Amino acid sequence: MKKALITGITGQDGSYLAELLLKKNYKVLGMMRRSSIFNTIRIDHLYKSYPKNFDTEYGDLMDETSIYRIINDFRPNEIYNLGAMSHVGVSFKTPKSTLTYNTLSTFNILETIKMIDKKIKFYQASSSEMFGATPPPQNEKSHFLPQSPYGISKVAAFHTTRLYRNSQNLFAANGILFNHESPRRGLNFVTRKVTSNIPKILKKEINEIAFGNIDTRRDWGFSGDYVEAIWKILQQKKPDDYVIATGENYSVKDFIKECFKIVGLDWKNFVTYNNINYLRPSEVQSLKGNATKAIKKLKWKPKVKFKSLCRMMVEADLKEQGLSLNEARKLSKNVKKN
Ligand code: NAP
Ligand code: G4F
Repeated sequence: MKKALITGITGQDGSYLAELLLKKNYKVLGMMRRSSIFNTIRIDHLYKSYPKNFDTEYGDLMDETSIYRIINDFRPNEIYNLGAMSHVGVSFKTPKSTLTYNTLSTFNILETIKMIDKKIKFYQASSSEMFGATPPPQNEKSHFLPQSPYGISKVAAFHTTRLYRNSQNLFAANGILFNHESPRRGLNFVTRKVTSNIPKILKKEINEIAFGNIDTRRDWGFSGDYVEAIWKILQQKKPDDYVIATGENYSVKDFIKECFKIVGLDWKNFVTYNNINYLRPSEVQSLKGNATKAIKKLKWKPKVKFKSLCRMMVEADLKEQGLSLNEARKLSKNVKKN
């Protein structure tokens, strides 16, 4: 039985990846940090469904003794490093801690692997945000021109992973993942901000949503599809770096428009702008990935595209707030414009 350690287990991707590995009969240990309230909502079902094969352990990516203890005790075959301060906008407000967490964490784990067992395979959650100002389409050969402290931190962690692969002969690989979303996406990322607030508009709890720049374009896929690629990256004969993307991009405005259309509302009546809170000091204008290498070598391809993703997320948030799509469409007839 293979054993996998996942950092960032309480996050969106951690939960989908754990589900995938458990279905493949892995034993999975998730590392999580202590928080003042329980934040295991995305993984609670896994403790119940896989009592023998799934567990979590307290640790912190900044505390290398905790990393050493967990890896030494658990002896995983594979480590998936998904833990990070992952919000680009917030990284402008907390640049030092973002850089510290997102780069030192990778060093801490790779150094530990080097000391304990060089056969442990390592996956680093790299990001399309690293391409920054480089125009699309972006692939593995595109320049990194990061536009945020988050982007800079991920470039450093990317190169750290390559360095340990080349200099220490470790199986250390990067997945350069473009934006991926799901009903489990954090509420302060733009897609989930849209889909979680639409039911509130329908129930007249709020009458508008404020955004920053809605002309930026992103290549949005589904997290459930992307964790398949993550797993495949560690199953290759040789460690390498792969772009994971759908190859299509849409503006934030397109996303808003499509989601409001699903419930029968005109987006223009409910959108306002708050440049102080949501406009970023510098922006990544357009991301569109070329995943030809992954499609060919990993034999991976995304199943969920833009419109299905919008529908999946809207329906999930309606359900979470007690509404069916039919009920939502009826309510939309009585919601007045702003
Ligand atoms: P997420 O939902 O924000 O989850 C991040 C996880 O990291 C959470 O479990 C968080 O724990 C944990 N974490 C943060 N700092 C930590 C620390 N010091 N010690 C231990 N754990 C810590 O992010 P995601 O969307 O699942 O993304 C997973 C990874 O992929 C991240 O590294 C992200 O940067 C990267 N990535 C994401 C995307 C995307 O579009 N989703 C694209 C490219 C790359 P708490 O619950 O305690 O906060
Ligand atoms: O949803 P976002 O916050 O995602 P962003 O910045 O693209 O970052 C995500 O994808 C990266 C991969 O490229 C990951 F590495 C990273 O961890 C994260 O998962 O913002 C998307 C776009 C941006 O251009 C942002 O400026 O939406 C724009 N936006 C406009 N109004 C907003 C808002 N973003 C947020 N979060 N909130 C707004 O009100």
